[in-house]
Amino acid sequence: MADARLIIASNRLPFTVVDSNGRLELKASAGGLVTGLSAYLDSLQHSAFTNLVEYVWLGWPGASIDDEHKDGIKEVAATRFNAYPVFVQEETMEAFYHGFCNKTIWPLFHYFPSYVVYESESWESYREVNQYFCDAIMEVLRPSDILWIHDYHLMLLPRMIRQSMPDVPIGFFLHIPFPSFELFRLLPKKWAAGILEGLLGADLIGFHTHDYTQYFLRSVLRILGIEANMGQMFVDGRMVQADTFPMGIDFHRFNDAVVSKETEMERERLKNTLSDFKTIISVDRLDYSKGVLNRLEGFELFLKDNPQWHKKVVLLLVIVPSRIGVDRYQTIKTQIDQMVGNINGRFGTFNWMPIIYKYGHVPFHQLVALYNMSDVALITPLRDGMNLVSKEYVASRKDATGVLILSELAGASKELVEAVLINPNDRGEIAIAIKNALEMPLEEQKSRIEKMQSRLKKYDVVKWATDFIDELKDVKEGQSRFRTR
Ligand code: GDG
Repeated sequence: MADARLIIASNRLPFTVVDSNGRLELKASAGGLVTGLSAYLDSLQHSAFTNLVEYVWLGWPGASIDDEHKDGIKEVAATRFNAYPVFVQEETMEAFYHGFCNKTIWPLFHYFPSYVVYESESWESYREVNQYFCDAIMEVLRPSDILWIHDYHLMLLPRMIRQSMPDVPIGFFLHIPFPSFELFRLLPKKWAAGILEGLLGADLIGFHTHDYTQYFLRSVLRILGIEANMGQMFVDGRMVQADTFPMGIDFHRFNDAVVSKETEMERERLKNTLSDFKTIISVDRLDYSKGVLNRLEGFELFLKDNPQWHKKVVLLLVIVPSRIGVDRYQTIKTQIDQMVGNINGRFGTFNWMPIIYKYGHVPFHQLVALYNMSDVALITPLRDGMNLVSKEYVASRKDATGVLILSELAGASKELVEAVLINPNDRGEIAIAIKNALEMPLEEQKSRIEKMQSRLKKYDVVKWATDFIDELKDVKEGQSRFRTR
C-alpha cells in the first residue's frame, strides 16, 4: 500500500462555515471526534512507522453554500484543514440530520424506543445524503487510499462506495451503542437490512465495546442470515471483520494542560468564588440519553438526606447546546431548567446555591480547570456509546485525587472499573455515591485514579486509531491471501 492516503468521512468537518457580515468564514470546531482524530492525524505526520502521511477529511461544512462560493470554500478547506466539503442544501441536511439520524437512529440505538419516529420520507433523505457523500468521495478517492467512515449518519455509505470501487480498503466505526437485536428489529425490515448491508460494505466494522459488537453480529445473523466466526463474516465471497476498539482520549493534552498558564488563570478565577466549597462537576451535550434529570434527582435526594453537607458542596452543571431543532431536546432543556430552579429554590440560601448552571460551550482551558479543581465528577448517562468526558476528568487529575462516579450504562464503564459505578435509574444509589465520593479517603481516591490513568495513558486515542487502521490493513491482506488460494 505505498503512498496510501487516509480519507476520513464524517457527518461534520473540523470546521463550520459561518456568515460574518456577508463574508463566509471557516471557524474551527472541536467535538470529541475532531479532537481525537486530530491527535492521530498529527501523529501520522511525525511517525516513521507508517506510509500513511497524507489525509483528506470529507464532511458537511455546516451550511448551504451558493455555487459562486463553492470553489473558494473548497480551496480554503483544502489548504487550512486538509478537508473536502460535501455540499448539501441546508433543508436536505435538516431532514437527514434532525430527521432519520436524530429522530430514528439516535433514540433507538440509545434504548428510547418510544421516542423513535418511523417516517419513510426521512429514510429517503438518509439514503439521499449518504449518496451525496458517496458522490463526493468518489471525486477524491484513489484505489490505493484507505477510507475510514465514522458514525451513525453514514451507515449506508460503505456499500455505496464498495459498489463503485470494489477493492478499496473501507473501515467503519460506530461511535454510539449498537443496540440488542430486540431493539434493532423494531426498524422496518427494509431499513434494518439496508443498514446492515450498508455497514457490511466495509472490510472492518468497529464498536466501542464487546457487547455492541456481539449485538451487531446477532442482528446480522437474524436479519441477513449471515453467520460469524470470531467476528469474521463472508459477504458475497469477501471477508468482513467486526471488532471492538474502545476509543481513548489524548491523555497528555489534558494532563499537560493542567499546568498551563491559561488553565492556571481559569482555576484561580474559579477558586475565588468556590474555595469554600467541595465541587462536583458534570459536563454533557444537551441530550436525554445523558441522564441529566436522573442526576439532578439523585443530587436532590443527597441534599435532602445529608443536611450536614448543606453550604459545603456545589454542583457545577455544564450543558452544551445540541440539536435544538429536535422537539425532544427543547423539552429536556425546559425540564433541566425547571429542576435546577426547584433544587436551588428549595435548598439554596442567600449565600449558597447548590447548583451553578452554565448552558453553553466552555473554552478548553476552562474545561480543564473545572475538571482539575472538582473533587468529584458525576456522569450518569442512561446510555452512552463510550463517554469521553469521564476519561478527560481522570486525565486532568494531575495529583491523582478526585472521585469519578460513572453510570454502568456508559461504554467507558467497561474500562474505568475503579470508578464508583452506579445505575442511573437508581436515584438512591446516586445519592449514596455522592456522599461516599465526598467522604472517600485520599489514599483510596489515589489508588483508583492512578489505575485508571495508567490504562488511559496506554490506550490513548492514537493507539485506538492505529489499532483500527492496522487491523483494517490485516483484513485486506487476509482477503487477498484467501483469494489467491
Ligand atoms: C459521541 C458518543 C462517544 C463537551 N462540552 C464541551 C466540550 N466537550 C467535549 C468533551 C468531549 C466531547 O465534547 C464529548 O464527548 P462524549 O464522549 O462525552 O459525548 P458525545 O458528544 O455524545 O460523543 C459518545 C463519543 O461520540 C466518541 O466516540 O464517547 O458516547 O455519544 O471530548 O471534552 N469541550 C469544550 N467545551 C465544552 O463545553 N472545550
